[in-house]
Amino acid sequence: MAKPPIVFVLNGPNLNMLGLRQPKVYGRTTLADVEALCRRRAEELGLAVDFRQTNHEGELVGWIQEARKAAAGIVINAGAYTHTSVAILDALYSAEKPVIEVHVSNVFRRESFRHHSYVSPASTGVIVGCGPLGYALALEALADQIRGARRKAR
Ligand code: DHK
Repeated sequence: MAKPPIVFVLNGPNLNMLGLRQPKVYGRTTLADVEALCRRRAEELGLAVDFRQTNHEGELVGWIQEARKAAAGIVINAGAYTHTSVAILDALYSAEKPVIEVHVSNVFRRESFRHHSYVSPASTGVIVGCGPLGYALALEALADQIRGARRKAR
């Protein structure tokens, strides 16, 4: 049987604090719970997940660059870098992969500086405000887009 496509699930700064930080905004689910959820859903969808978190912008850029060769698609929650990082936008453009942007909270109900995303222009889909479930929804969308891209390539 063919190997399942690898998808990178990339998490930016402070997402290691999920479950502890501002529970009214982000809930009580930890990043380890999110990873377990992603692994379960990915298996059902026939995907393999490479799940990572970093507090460093350059490391995130490096992982996105790595995805160009190593991954069929990317799920990304860039945390606060979403609202500040042209470097992440440029890396996502150069990855040339389907990208689903995820935010646990509904950023549009929050401070206005969270309403702008540098990740969105390079994303094929965006899931916002669905809590940790957003990651599972993102994987479902990504699986569909990867299948579509493979069909086109045939
Ligand atoms: C996570 C963060 O760390 C914030 O900086 C973003 C995002 C929102 C989230 O909802 O997952 O503004």
